[in-house]
Amino acid sequence: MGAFKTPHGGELKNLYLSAADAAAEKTAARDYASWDLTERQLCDIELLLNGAFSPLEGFLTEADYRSVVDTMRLKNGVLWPMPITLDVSEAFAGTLEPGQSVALRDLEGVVIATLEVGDVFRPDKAAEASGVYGTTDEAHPAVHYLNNIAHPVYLGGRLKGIEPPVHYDFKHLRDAPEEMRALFQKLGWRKVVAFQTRNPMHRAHQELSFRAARDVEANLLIHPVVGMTKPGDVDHYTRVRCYEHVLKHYPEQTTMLSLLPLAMRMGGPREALWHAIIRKNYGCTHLIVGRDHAGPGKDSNGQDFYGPYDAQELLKEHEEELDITMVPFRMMVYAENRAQYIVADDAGEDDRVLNISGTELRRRLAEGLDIPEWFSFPEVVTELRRTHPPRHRQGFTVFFTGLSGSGKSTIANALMSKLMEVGGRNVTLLDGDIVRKNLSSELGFSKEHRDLNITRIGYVASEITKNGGIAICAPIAPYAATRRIVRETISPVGGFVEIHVATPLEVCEERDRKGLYAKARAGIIKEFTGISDPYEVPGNAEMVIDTTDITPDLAAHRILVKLESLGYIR
Ligand code: PPS
Repeated sequence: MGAFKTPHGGELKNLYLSAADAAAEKTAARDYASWDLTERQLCDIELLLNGAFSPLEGFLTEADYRSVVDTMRLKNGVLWPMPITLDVSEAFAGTLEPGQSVALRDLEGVVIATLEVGDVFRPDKAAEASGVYGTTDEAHPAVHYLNNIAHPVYLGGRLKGIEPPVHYDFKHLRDAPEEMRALFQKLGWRKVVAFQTRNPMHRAHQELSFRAARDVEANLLIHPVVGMTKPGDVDHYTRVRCYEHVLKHYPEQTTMLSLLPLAMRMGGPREALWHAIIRKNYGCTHLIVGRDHAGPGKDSNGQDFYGPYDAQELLKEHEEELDITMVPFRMMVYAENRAQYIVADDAGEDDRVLNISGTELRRRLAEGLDIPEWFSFPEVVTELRRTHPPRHRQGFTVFFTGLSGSGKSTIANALMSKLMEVGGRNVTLLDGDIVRKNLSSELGFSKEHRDLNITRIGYVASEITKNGGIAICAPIAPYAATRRIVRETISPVGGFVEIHVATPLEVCEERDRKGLYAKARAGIIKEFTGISDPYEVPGNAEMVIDTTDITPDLAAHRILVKLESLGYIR
């Protein structure tokens, strides 16, 4: 195998045009139909263009796509397990003819490549899901993506690369396959084991990756995915800072770190094969594959999608054909009595074995509890604590919802004063009336306008929360689906506490502080919540308060106690 041969025996495909041709194509592309690449497509196109997906020369045509879904092979028989497709909208596809060229642009409108349209086809998504992922269950992130996010029509065809997608972060750690191979050659690294990861690395990972490399007498490439991983994963900025710390713990000159802008599908066994092909293209000779490699989590019935060793077995079957060796990842545990890591299978009856699960680690971070040195390097823990502070140092949103006159604004004001008395964070009140005077002054009370109003409130609250402040929102927010979107926007960046102010309609109407209920009954005000417009009662609020018989002061006090019990204040 020559230095630049791919596992398929061909040359590494670099799809970029020469500088002169790229300039000419860029000018020509002004007249082409134009498609704005999605985040996933941007990841795919980067690896298509730089040869990481060799031998592909573009997005799969229908014949190759069907063949990959059904047989894991391209039409010409080459092993390729993952459909790399360009999904576009019906409307856009309707304007295209085979043979035409399309300009593919990044989020800022820069032309990354042009596509010579080979064919325009409508995939059978259920067949794709079952064929590739072995399931149609939307609990699988890739099936959810396929059914709910991917567009309905695919374009196949060859790519002409104009310029690589730009990255402003960690430039010193980004290498194309050709660069990586040249570096290995320069350093005399003849055998290289790749370690794939989408999680922060702790001592056990350092131990197992180092041992794997030592066992096969190879150098080690830590090759983490920084494109798209599983929703809920630690962001790549934090992870890369952690990897940089871990790197210092390997013997000098043995190990290298480089980032892979891959969009993972969490496709288990097929994904393991795909990872191996990619690593081979980067010049690696071995790939470490663990238990449940690229696992998607549990299905809707709480069962694993794949067997724990399916990925290892499938790769083992094909490693010769791919000319890359699978190194099974051995589970490491800390033996307290020996003060060292050992392979879990080697633990004897007398060994006091310690382990901290991912869930336990997240709990300890959220509560600011001790994370022992035997588990992780102190510099890594410090990095994780910087981006995952304990709850009492995170921002949070208190989101009131309830009928007009239920007492939302009054309690919100009382709560704001109490939180300011506690101090430590800035507090912003996004009261229904205030928002409608400022942010949403042009909106009325149709469903569409109410949803827009709540989405805006959610966006502002998420920014406040992300930056460590407290947002108190007090709109009616009558629709459950919109409240869910707000919760999902805010939860990844801090706390979200929903409070249903459940004062009954009769009480609100009797109070009628603004005289609006009387007008609504008289038909002077249309679409009035509770009278002539719906209010969907929350099913999963963190707290329910009825203000019929309690003062705003007491209600606010109860909320404060709740926030304390959740760990947001102390
Ligand atoms: S929503 O549905 O969440 O967008 O409503 P919100 O922004 O909270 O605005 C509610 C306040 O607007 C006044 N108002 C109405 N409410 C409900 N329905 C209709 N048709 C309506 N027209 C005006 C009312 O004073 C609400 O204030 P609160 O503080 O809730 O009483």
